[in-house]
Amino acid sequence: MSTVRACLFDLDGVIVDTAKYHFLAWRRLAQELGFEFTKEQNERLKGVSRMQSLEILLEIGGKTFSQNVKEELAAKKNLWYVEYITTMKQNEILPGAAEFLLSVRQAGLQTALGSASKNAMTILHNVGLVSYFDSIIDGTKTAKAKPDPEVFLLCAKELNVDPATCVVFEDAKAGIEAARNAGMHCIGIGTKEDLPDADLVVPSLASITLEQITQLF
Ligand code: B16
Ligand code: MG
Repeated sequence: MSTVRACLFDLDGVIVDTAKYHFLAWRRLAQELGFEFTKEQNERLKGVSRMQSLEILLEIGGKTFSQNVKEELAAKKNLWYVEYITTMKQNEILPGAAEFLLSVRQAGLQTALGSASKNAMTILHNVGLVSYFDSIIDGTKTAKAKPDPEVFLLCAKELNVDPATCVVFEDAKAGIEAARNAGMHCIGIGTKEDLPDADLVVPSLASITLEQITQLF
């Protein structure tokens, strides 16, 4: 029987709440294009890659553009987003995240970040968490978006562990699916209603213990 060797963490929604900054930037773009974009609609963009997020936004606004223009729009949104995240500080780390990362390592397990974001390094630097991870796999290192298992399989590869010994922490449905596709255990951060396919769902990393994780194996 296998045992837990590594914990893999999604970034947005698990370690920090960057969804609010993504929302501000996408809403600014929508307004510039002449339509409204709500917080509820923003839920559809969580865990989704930048270009896929743009496709969803344009579908909401009923707009179509050429590939070139779409790339310009995504780049513009990203400039605004990067501007918003430059002021992020340690106090934006979600409850229990830093403490949990430390306790995982103290127990002799490895940690990795598995995020779709191309801005993950900037965010981790700003909140002071770079050194908490043994491996960091982000949107700059992957070709396929979640629910493809690529990001989590790359984490396991870099940590030199069997995927079956990894536990993924995810807040998005596509991320839970990616963990499943990688043959990993997964813990949902959110509600059972939103994440029915997770092995276990908790509201935040403040409410999970290492014992609960070992019991999954
Ligand atoms: P960027 P995660 C995801 O982060 C966000 O949830 C999603 O809203 C965003 O579109 C995606 O990263 C790409 O981010 O535009 O910074 O490359 O949840 O996978 O950590
Ligand atoms: Mg997420």
